[in-house]
Amino acid sequence: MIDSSAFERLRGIGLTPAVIQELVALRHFCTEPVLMRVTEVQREGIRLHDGGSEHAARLLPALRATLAVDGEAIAVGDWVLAQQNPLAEWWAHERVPPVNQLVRRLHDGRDKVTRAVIVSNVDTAMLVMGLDHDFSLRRLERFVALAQMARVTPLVVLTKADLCEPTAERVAQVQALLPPEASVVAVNALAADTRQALAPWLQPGQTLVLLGSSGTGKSTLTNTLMASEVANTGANRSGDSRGRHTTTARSLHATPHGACIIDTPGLRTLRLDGEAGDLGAAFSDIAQLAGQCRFRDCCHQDEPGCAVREHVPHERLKNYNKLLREARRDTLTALERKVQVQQWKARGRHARVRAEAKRG
Ligand SMILES: Nc1nc2c(ncn2[C@@H]2O[C@H](COP(=O)(O)OP(=O)(O)OP(=O)(O)O)[C@@H](O)[C@H]2O)c(=O)[nH]1
Ligand SMILES: [Mg+2]
Ligand SMILES: [Zn+2]
Repeated sequence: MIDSSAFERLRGIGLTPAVIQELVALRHFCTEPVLMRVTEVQREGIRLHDGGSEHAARLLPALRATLAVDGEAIAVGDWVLAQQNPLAEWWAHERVPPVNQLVRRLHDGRDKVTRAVIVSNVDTAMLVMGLDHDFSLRRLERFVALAQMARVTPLVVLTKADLCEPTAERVAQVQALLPPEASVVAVNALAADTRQALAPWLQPGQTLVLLGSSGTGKSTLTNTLMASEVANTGANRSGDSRGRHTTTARSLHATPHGACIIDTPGLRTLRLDGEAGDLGAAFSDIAQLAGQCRFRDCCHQDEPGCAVREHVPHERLKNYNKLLREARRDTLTALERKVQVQQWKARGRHARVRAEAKRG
């Protein structure tokens, strides 16, 4: 289904050998499947890129239903097998299982927790943070954990370097939160030379997602890396320089250099999706040191001989504990929900049995 010319074409929109492996393992249900990438997800339809051009398309209801059963939904960055019907309309028939997904939890404030995929199949999570009022190590820590829980390498891009000095101290503070292989770069998102500064991450076939709070310059960076105005940007509020949530939907763009970038709306809140154990992967320094605590079940609170408290900065440990509490609370409510659903089902069964007994 994919010859070398097709591969070259699709590489421009981020096709990787890992995706092809997933594709090969897939059983094909449609007769003339075309491999395309999801560049936008709208209320009714989706937009697909075939490496040459974009098409409006829709999801086959059967595909939507199968995904929903697994608590899944189609996301920007997904690869799908699509086919045109006799009316020349494109329909996505199947989704190639994603190589990775950045996922968060949405919470209705009471007890309902849902899993929401932000994007699929990315190589780098570009964590965009302003050097202005936006600068927050604790928020960044959350975004780093989001990337690491998906086994995606983070890259921190500090914007507004033309307005606020990217001091060596701040850069070192950021670097200290990152795994050794991850980098931090300070840029002026509006300047053309930012393309060179980020070139190492923009190799052909790479997919990057831009994440961060509103007003940090994700869309500005998108335009600079695309060398054209593809995304709307908006001036921040004058009082506190916070963003105005200008971008409202995720969108994937193929850059002239061959990498793909996904612009996203600023996240108001970010709740991580995962069990306590997944967090350990993101805070590997804590996990490693825990082995050296005097007590095996040390909670790193006030136990004597705690290696974690001794070596990990207090604020980082506090943040880790907070994320851990959040993860546990959400997991608990999810379990409770399951029990609740089982009770409802049992009640429904009893009601049916009673009704049948009456009739019979
Ligand atoms: N001087 C300067 N201004 C910047 C820089 N980055 C972004 N801006 C400005 O900050 C404002 C917000 O930029 P956007 O690119 O719209 O921010 P965003 O992250 O896309 O925000 P949302 O779409 O709301 O999430 C715009 O007025 C940009 O011109 C920078 O590095 N330097
Ligand atoms: Mg934007
Ligand atoms: Zn300890």
